[in-house]
Amino acid sequence: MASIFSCVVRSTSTAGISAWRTNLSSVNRMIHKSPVTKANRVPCGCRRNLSTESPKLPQMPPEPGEGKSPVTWKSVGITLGLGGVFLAGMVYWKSIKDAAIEKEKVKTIGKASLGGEWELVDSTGKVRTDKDFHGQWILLYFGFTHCPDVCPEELEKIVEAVDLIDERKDIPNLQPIFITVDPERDTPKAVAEYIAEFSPKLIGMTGSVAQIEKVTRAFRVFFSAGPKDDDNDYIVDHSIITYLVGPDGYFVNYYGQNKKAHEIANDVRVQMAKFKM
Ligand SMILES: [Cu+2]
Repeated sequence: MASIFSCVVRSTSTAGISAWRTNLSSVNRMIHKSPVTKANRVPCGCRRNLSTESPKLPQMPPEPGEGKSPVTWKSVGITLGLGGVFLAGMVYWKSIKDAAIEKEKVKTIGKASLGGEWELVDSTGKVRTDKDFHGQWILLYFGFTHCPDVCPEELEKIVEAVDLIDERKDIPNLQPIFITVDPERDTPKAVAEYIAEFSPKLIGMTGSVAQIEKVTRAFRVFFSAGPKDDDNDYIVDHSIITYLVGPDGYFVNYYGQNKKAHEIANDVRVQMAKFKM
């Protein structure tokens, strides 16, 4: 039993020593191999009381991420993200701008079909054509001299808008033109007397029935003479539209009866600014 016990004890103590050595060796290996890091570093707490110099700390190996460039994946990601948003904004803005240009092109093509060539007689009896006015901005109105109220009101408004434009020296002048839709009664003399009531700037036009029909067709103006009364007087139904004609002789914009003089003038200024021959 003793030998058995002694064997067990010896055996146990040999194994224990062996295990202890192994453990010690492992601990030693761990101590020697472990790098000195901030985590396992023990500050000494020493101070140089007699010196004003800052204590020089021992150079430590850089930690992961320490001493690296300030450009990180995160900052690259944010920059790319912001750049992407900016680019998307630019693309969106350009698409809106392109759509507006395309819309404007379509409108311009549609507008170009109004206006064109015409030949009439002015209030002095002189033959005038559309070409005489090329290079000028025109505010054009169709009416008749016997019109009781609408035509006088519209012509007053047109003259007011023209004066507002003409007082500006940085933009071209505007030429107001009145064309009658009642050539039967509106002779050059009748037109001359009529336009004199509004402004010396106003040019009045009449012509043969065929000439008036041609110019009203060009601007798609509707007119229709009503029945004559006992005094041979009659009313002519007609479109109440003022046309802005560009220096190329073609329609640029129109203004209905509801537009005020300053609104017309403001729009004319805008149209002049964006006009391209
Ligand atoms: Cu009228």
